[in-house]
Amino acid sequence: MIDLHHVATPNGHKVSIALEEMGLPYRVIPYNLMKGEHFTPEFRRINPNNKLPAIVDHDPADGKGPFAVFETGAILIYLAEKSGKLLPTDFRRRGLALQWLIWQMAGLGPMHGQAHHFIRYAPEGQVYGIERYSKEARRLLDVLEYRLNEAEYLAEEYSIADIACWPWVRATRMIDIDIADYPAVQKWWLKINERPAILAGTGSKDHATPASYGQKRAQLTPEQWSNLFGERMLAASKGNPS
Ligand SMILES: N[C@@H](CCC(=O)N[C@@H](CS)C(=O)NCC(=O)O)C(=O)O
Repeated sequence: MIDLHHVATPNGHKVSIALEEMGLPYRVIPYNLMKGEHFTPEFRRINPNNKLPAIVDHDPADGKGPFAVFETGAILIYLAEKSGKLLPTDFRRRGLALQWLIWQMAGLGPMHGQAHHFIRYAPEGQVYGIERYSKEARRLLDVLEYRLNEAEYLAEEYSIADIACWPWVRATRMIDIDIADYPAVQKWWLKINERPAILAGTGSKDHATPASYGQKRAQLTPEQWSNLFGERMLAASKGNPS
């Protein structure tokens, strides 16, 4: 059994979709980030970086007791190796899957994440931050568009690289990007959206418009701000969230 320490965000959905695709038994342990529920000593022993998601495998390959994995790229590789699924064995396809997975972890995720921050959470009027990260978000979608014009899937076959990118492409509606501007990406996204693991892993089959995805500009209380971006977040990394 695998414990999935989970939040229903693009990073959380990478892992829930992968677990569904791979047919690995898991139980969900949900967290409310706004309440700072991840700032416990128990969770810090699972993920010293204090972020979600993370997993604990109670039946790891070495048989030496529970094993925790954090960082979604590492989790996806771990699960693919455990299940023998969705990381190609062919030399070139495996190399492609790892490249695109790391591209997502180092580029698409963090840059789109910053665009979300400046558009949805930062105090209004942050023109430079919005422009900088919106441009980079679009540039990365151009890269994805280029790749998906030459290949059906990022590693030629469906893999953990596609799973890593898919939830972040879904979230572009929240940063004022219309995925229809990227036809190859849109085609790829819609095809993956039909997979049963998407519905099972995200809880909703979602072709929705931005309005139905949730409120665009988040209104945080001072306590929620502190947990997500402020003093309590900082104190947690020193092991003292109070
Ligand atoms: N690079 C990390 C990113 C994880 C991450 O930023 N998770 C967010 C939720 S999607 C989080 O835990 N935010 C709460 C916080 O920063 O305190 C990964 O891929 O696992």
